[in-house]
Amino acid sequence: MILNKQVVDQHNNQLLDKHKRNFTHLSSDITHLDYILEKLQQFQIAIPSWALGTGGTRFGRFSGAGEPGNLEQKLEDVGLLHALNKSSGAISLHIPWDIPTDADKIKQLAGSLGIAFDAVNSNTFQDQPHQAYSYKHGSLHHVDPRVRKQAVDHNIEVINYGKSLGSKALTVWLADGSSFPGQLNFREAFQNTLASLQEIYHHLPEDWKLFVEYKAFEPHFYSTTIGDWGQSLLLANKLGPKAYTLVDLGHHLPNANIEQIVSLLLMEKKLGGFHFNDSKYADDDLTAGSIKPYQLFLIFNELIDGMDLHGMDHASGLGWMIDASHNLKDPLIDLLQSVEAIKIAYAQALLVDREALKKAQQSNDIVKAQELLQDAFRTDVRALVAEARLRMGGAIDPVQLFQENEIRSQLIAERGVNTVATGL
Ligand code: AOS
Ligand code: ZN
Ligand code: ZN
Ligand code: ZN
Repeated sequence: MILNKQVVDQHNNQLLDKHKRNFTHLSSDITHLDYILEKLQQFQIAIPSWALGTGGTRFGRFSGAGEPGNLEQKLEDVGLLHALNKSSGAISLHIPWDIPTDADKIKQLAGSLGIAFDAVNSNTFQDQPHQAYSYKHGSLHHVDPRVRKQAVDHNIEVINYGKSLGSKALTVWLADGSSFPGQLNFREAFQNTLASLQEIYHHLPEDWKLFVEYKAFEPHFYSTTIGDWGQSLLLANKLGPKAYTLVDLGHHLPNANIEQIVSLLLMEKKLGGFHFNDSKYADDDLTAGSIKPYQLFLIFNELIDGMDLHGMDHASGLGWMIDASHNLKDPLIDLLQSVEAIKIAYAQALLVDREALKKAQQSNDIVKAQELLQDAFRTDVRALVAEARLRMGGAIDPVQLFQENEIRSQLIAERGVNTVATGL
């Protein structure tokens, strides 16, 4: 056991005086303090299993040490994060990178760490050994019905793995697209994708959701068959009430107004969830909030405005997930930073005076509306987030504790130096 209560308590005692000073100062001006603390305590963000190891770029990959080598160790990593921040109580698995050979054992381990299973992901963007047909020219959109069937069957297999673990959603992200004009008949590609998704949808349990993720470009550079939220929503609407759009923050063309997309998907009751991350250029998969924290805040502002104010936890059915890739930082530290950034944005958005904002909008008071949003965004809410964490038994400063206790060195001692986590 790398992290026990004693270690966390010791860390907290060391920082308690300073924290209390900051918290008292901040909270004296907040009217609905208990409400905000409660919301922050309930909020959980799922960790992607594929982000627990070091990622790479197409130019190279610089391996980290002490990385998880199997699903059990991935769960242990998420358990560590959750013990530190009390907000990482879920994991999102990717098949076949995370096949649960003994589902009962995996479920039991997850349960003992307080971890639930968020959406399971299928993978038809890579060929697996011994697979009959290649996905070089696509999967669910493929011109050859045999390839489409193979990809559909894989998705059904993923649903079954998910069922064995208690997951309630399937995320489909397709690399299907084209890199040269003329390569693809757009309408046929879309229709093939729809027909394949209908087949998958047909195998979806009653209480499950299908998340249709979109992405503007990459790996293809001319067209992507599910390239934007319009195409995803079109599919979700045609598929039926169990199908939703999934928003990965890195999957838009430059300067897209993601908060507006989020608000309309919510209005249509078709927002399935998120892959949180941040980017400067495209699908950079950087730490959430590291480049555009104001955008993250504005997204949460729309979420609070558009959702039942009581429903922003996993029970609401929304998939709150991170999708990141780290090739420079320690993956676990990066994930702690992402969760923290997401909670900060949420806390700031909870501070917005909604009544006053409504009034400003109704009277076209642009200055007031801007002041209200920026006033909340410019509030340093870190002590608020830390207080919520402290009340749940987490660490006041998870990153500091991770570093001070040399948690990575302990993992290296356990797992070795030459480790490669499965996944991208
Ligand atoms: C790919 O760009 C997408 O973000 C997917 O969500 C993908 O399944 C994930 O990033 C793992 O590679
Ligand atoms: Zn994603
Ligand atoms: Zn992506
Ligand atoms: Zn991503």
